[in-house]
Amino acid sequence: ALCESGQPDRGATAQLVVHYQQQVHAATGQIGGLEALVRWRHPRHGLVGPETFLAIVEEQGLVRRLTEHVLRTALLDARDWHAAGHPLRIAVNVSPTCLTDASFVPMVDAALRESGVAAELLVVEVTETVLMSEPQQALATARRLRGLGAQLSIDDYGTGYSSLSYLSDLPATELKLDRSFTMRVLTDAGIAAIVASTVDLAHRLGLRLVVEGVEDAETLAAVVGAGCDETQGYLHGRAEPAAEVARRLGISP
Ligand code: G
Ligand code: G
Ligand code: MN
Ligand code: NA
Repeated sequence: ALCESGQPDRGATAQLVVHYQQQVHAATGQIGGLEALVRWRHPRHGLVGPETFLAIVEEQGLVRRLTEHVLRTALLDARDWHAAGHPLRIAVNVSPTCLTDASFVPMVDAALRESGVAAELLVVEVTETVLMSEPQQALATARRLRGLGAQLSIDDYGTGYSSLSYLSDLPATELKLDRSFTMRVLTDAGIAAIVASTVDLAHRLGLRLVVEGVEDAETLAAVVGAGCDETQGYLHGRAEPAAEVARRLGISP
């Protein structure tokens, strides 16, 4: 279906759109970065979220093309924001298979060069579960990515089973605390303790700690009080088209 236009190369990605969700500095309330989140603009079903089609994309062997499309789109949009005086980080999620694909890091390198975006402003998000399924290959890929200058974020942190020794070996720059913790931080003292100690762990390892899934002001106050660096969630805004981001940043069209 993603390829139904009959133009293999353009058709496969023509219906994909990339939206961006802001990540907000705890200290200043300013936007620090944007996470690219892919959607499928289906001719009949409207905007479809990735949880509905990513598995099919994987099955069809189209992950590399999806990743490349999202990465190139996100970097080209980021270039516009940077050119307008907003040097924001741009975060892109990558699928499990990317970490074991030898062509992945060269593709990131090519996309960075194409856009001219500083590698330091690209954050590659990988879920903790994925890292643990192929720990040695993931480590090698992570080191190559860092070799380009790009940042590495461990997404959905706290839900997988990464050992702390693996975490200290991994050249990550950011932990994203899974939103299942965020949802319970106000009502569960044990969860609040985990949030506070994860912030401490991240900082001792020299990592930025981003809390995701912040939906209300009380939760924001709790996680900022726990010392997190940035927050992301519906309280600040949902993922939105690049034009909306530009408007929010005060960039005239
Ligand atoms: O935006 P949304 O909540 O619908 O995203 C659901 C899941 O899909 C999240 O776990 C997110 O990481 C993942 N996702 C969103 N965009 C991409 C993408 O471009 N590539 C990959 N591999 N995963 C994505
Ligand atoms: O796994 P990852 O962090 O990449 O997932 C991002 C997903 O989380 C996106 O699908 C996005 O729509 C969703 N999301 C973003 N903010 C919130 C929030 O405040 N609450 C909930 N429930 N989901 C959120
Ligand atoms: Mn993510
Ligand atoms: Na996540």
